[in-house]
Amino acid sequence: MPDTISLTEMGWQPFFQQQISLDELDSATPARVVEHHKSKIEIYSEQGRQTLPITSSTPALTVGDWVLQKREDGRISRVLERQSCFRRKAAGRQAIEQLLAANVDTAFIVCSLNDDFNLNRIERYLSVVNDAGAEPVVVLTKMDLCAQADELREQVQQLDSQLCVEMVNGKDSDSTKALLPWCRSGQTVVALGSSGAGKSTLTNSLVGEQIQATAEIREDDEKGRHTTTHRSLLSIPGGAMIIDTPGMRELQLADCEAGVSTTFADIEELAIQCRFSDCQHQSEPGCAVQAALRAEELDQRRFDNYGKLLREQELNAASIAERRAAGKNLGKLYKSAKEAKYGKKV
Ligand SMILES: Nc1nc2c(ncn2[C@@H]2O[C@H](COP(=O)(O)OP(=O)(O)OP(=O)(O)O)[C@@H](O)[C@H]2O)c(=O)[nH]1
Ligand SMILES: [Mg+2]
Ligand SMILES: [Zn+2]
Repeated sequence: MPDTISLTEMGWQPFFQQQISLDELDSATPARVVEHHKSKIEIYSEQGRQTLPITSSTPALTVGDWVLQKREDGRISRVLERQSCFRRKAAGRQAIEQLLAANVDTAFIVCSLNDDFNLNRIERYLSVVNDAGAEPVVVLTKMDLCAQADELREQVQQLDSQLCVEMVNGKDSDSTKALLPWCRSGQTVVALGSSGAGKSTLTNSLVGEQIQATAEIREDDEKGRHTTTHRSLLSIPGGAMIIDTPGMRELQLADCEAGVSTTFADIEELAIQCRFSDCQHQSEPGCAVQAALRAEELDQRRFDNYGKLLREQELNAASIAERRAAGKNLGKLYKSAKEAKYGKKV
């Protein structure tokens, strides 16, 4: 990150400005979260880069967040409302929601044209990006290694004729110029995708520097599988801010029904024509979705994935809500136990 960079270049927009009063600006300065670790965060403001420890009073933050930092003691006074926010169910069995990135204009859904190519996975990422309120761009990498690149690109385009799909050789900065329209100054971009898809390689080509480590895809080993281990917000000289993320082994959806609907708008439009308004599109008479499947106007794969993602986000959302409610009840229980013990309100 360069030493001097203006708020606007960092991605500051009127949406954030409107949230602050002039009084507040007297005592606090805006800063952006550029890295988020277990016990510390790094923020960037017009004063430069700073590391702050995460304490019990630090609000829940993610990379890309805009915060207000008190001039007096350097503490974060509040997080500004997010313009967009990426979330998933955290990996593993616990029902916890994890914030992935905030205040992003465009998401590059990075997918390589070799082993990693998978339409179901692209639809999964599209659901999250559409739900977050960012513009998705599917970036197909390793075109230099793939003989049927055009054919695969066409398969992605067929998911949605309006979708932006670009093919690149991520190692070649001439090739990644195709992405510059989304990388204008003041914009924020996030690179999402599986491990080894080429997110860091692409980031380096856009930033024009080997700033992020990259590596051949490893089998699971004791060092883990990801080359990039934490999310970082980097600056493209004269252009956008870009967030490089660690590859995700599983992007479990949580509470993103609207995102799934947008991603599968074609199926939802067909569903409107079904005879019954509560049609499950299985064996009901007059089902327009089944008719489209029979006529091969709709892919069985796509229809199955739609159902799977809808169910998954609903199930995960329910278990996250349940866990939250249980946490609250437990809190109440502790409080009333303390009150009983000390005989007063605590
Ligand atoms: N030939 C070729 N190799 C590429 C391309 N993009 C990435 N690679 C290679 O693929 C490997 C993985 O790339 P990375 O950029 O480290 O992948 P990543 O998505 O950042 O992976 P994680 O950080 O683990 O999530 C590296 O060896 C890169 O050199 C490309 O377009 N063409
Ligand atoms: Mg990486
Ligand atoms: Zn139907």
